[in-house]
Amino acid sequence: MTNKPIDISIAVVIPAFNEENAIGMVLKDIPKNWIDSIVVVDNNSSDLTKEKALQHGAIVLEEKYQGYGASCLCGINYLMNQDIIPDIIVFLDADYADFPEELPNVVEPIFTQQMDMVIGSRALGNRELGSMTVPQLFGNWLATRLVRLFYGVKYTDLGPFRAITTKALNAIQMEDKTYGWTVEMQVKAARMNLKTTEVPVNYKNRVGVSKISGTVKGTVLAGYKIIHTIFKYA
Ligand SMILES: Nc1nc2c(ncn2[C@@H]2O[C@H](COP(=O)(O)OP(=O)(O)O)[C@@H](O)[C@H]2O)c(=O)[nH]1
Ligand SMILES: [Mg+2]
Repeated sequence: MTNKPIDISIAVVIPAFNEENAIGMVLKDIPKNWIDSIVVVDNNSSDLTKEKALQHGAIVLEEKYQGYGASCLCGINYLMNQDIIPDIIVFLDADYADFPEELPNVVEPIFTQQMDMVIGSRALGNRELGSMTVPQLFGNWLATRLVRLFYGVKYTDLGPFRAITTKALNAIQMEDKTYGWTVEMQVKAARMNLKTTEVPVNYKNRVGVSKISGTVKGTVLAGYKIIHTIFKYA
């Protein structure tokens, strides 16, 4: 598939916190023939993230509540209140660790296999050395094992690069405002028996400094929140 079906509308939501050196490259590499709008949600950045995103033609929203999930929710709310509501929402990080040009691979199973949600799995793709920390790799392994045990669905990653239909997203009713965001979506999709699949995505060292997995505080808080979320909905 070289182009998306013309009657389908796709939006991209990018939560961003101090990513002035990365956001422009992320936006540049998104295949424009596949998407209808790009929403960057700036979360109190103290650098030029907002300006860079605007320069590259993105819609920029500002979320004051500090948190990855809060920013994603802000982007969703915006899109759901437009005249033309997208059929599919793609989530992508602002740090240029993902390969935005792989977006077609991530959305395609929604058309070709009628999937409700597609996770870009870094475990199935190629990871550049150092792009994921050891605690992050272990945490993802443990979290996906627990999800398998409690919910019976085999995920291999909690990767940020993912696509979901707006219909499924409405059914899921996302709540988490911080690090539990990715796993909440997967756990709820499993609970609701949504049609989900994974595609391999490649992953490289991010541009700039990590705020989550690259810090002890971020790793501990994210790990706790992820495990807590898995138990919460079980
Ligand atoms: N909105 C928002 N985004 C954040 C926050 N912390 C990190 N991010 C974004 O979430 C993505 C992943 O964060 P990152 O620091 O790369 O964490 P890592 O991938 O676990 O190392 C990047 O696009 C960040 O800009 C935050 O507090 N709020
Ligand atoms: Mg990252």
